[in-house]
Amino acid sequence: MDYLKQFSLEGKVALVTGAAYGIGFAIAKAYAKAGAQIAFNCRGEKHMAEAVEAYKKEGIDAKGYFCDVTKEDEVQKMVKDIEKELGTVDILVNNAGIIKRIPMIEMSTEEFRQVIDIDLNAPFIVSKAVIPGMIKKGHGKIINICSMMSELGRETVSAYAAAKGGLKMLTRNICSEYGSANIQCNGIGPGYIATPQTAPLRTEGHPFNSFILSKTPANRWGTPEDLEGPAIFLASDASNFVNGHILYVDGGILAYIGKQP
Ligand code: NAP
Ligand code: GCO
Repeated sequence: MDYLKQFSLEGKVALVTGAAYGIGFAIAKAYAKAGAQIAFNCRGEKHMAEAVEAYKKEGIDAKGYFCDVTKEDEVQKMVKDIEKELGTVDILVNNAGIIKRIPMIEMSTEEFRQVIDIDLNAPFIVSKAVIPGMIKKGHGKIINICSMMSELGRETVSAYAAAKGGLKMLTRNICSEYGSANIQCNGIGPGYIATPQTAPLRTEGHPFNSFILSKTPANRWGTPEDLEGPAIFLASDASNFVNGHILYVDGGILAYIGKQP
């Protein structure tokens, strides 16, 4: 048996939300290299143009769709367009997400709701849009991008932790409800990854920088490329009996009490 074949995504259509840059872009790039046809979305013209250029530079013919994942009508239209232009979505990565770092009692309800809307409600909306096609096709892979905050809290990220904790349980519930339709729904829990989202924490001399290094056995920030292999595994036939699992790709943070000062 050609063992590597089980990791191939040849002939598959993958939708990666929020994949104009950051973690989503890295995962979409890896999927393309593994053989998948890529569909991605973002909200702004500028990011879209830059993303299409960036994919082209990698030799990837990715199809970009303007879509705010919190808007159900836009999501439904995007999925229908993908199904028309590329085919049924075989692999969905719910990657689009934001964070607001505000002490809870200073955070407005509107700000809290906005984070929940993008980080938790949107994965529900997009999954609901693609699952019928997966059921019809007889298989599907859904990968939700969770977080250390699916397991841990910290100051100023109440909305984000609530959303990512909820996303962990949404992952397990999709597994429970649609596993019999041969849909595997798993999560990836990245540790601290160097992307625009964490750029404010990585500025020169920022105390958080040394803090994270002291909490990470690998003693480094992760890179989006660290997520490529785990993401391919969860999107491929190699994980057909893995379901409802959150795969933490964190350099060991969750296993480690932290370096003695
Ligand atoms: P990022 O660099 O800020 O990228 C976020 C992406 O989400 C952007 O492409 C953004 O596109 C898109 N997005 C945000 N809101 C959207 C909406 N309403 N509709 C459509 N697209 C939307 O973040 P990242 O670090 O790559 O993180 C990606 C995912 O990984 C997030 O879910 C994040 O919570 C999670 N994560 C990140 C880390 C980390 O350390 N970086 C660790 C664990 C988990 P626009 O240009 O339209 O804003
Ligand atoms: C923060 C960071 C984290 C990372 C990630 C960790 O402010 O604590 O942004 O939340 O984004 O989610 O897994």
